[in-house]
Amino acid sequence: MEMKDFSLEGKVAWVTGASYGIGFAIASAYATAGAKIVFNDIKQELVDKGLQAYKEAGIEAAGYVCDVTNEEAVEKTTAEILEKFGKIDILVNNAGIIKRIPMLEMKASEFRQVIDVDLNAPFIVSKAVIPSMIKNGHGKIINICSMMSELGRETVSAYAAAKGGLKMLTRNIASEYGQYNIQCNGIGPGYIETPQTAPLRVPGHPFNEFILAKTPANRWGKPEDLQGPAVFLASDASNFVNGHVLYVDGGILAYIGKQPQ
Ligand code: NAP
Ligand code: GCO
Repeated sequence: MEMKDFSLEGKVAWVTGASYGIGFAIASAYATAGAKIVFNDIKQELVDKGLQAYKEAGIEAAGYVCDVTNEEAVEKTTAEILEKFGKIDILVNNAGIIKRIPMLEMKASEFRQVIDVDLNAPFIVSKAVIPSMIKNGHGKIINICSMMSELGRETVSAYAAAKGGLKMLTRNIASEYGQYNIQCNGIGPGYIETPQTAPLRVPGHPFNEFILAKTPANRWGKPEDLQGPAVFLASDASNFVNGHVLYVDGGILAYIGKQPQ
């Protein structure tokens, strides 16, 4: 093994929903490792916000307005990216939403919306990108899973169903396309400080205290904690890792939780 195996020099990486949050952190790490960065978001104003953030970080990124649940839009964006860059070496299915509603109060339409973004969209985007990866003889797909790929909790039935399904979609893409030198793996972040979890991190909020007690590291994760694992799974150093979900959770899944003092 050589350290260049961890390099992304000359690679083209598409990170969905990466104007900010975990996607932005992963894309930034990929740029540091040498990749060209492509990202998308639903609205032009968010793409513009993302482009400004990348520019301030010294990263030249290409941004596209694309709703990942819209198959036609995804096919069009994929064609534009391939036209501009000639290839997509790395795809990170990061875009995601959550609705925290007790199941009995959740409308079916709300359940479907979460499934659409968090599970159907990774299928749609992967389906659009895989043919070019087959043609190129290699590819890396990384699906952003969750603690909820393994665990349930009150109010997140749709999200857990989606992220559990995303774990199995990851394994199935690995199974179906590993023969073409495509590796499909997941990253399962623990509880990370992003806008998505901001409502849970209010100091003194019972959930905030709960997560600190459930995390051996006794802290919330930061998007930066995901950067090294994401680079590893996007690099040649992981070419024989396939269908795996790498949990980056500070030990939550291994820990029964701190006993009340
Ligand atoms: P976030 O701050 O809410 O960012 C999500 C991103 O996805 C936003 O840029 C959002 O754009 C975009 N997005 C949502 N729906 C989209 C669509 N239909 N098309 C295109 N882009 C869309 O979330 P995050 O915390 O960074 O999470 C990123 C991923 O990590 C998600 O899949 C999430 O489930 C997962 N995750 C998060 C945590 C955590 O603790 N934060 C832990 C485990 C897993 P808009 O602003 O336009 O909505
Ligand atoms: C929640 C949180 C979690 C995190 C993440 C944990 O409400 O429980 O939002 O779901 O977002 O998915 O891995």
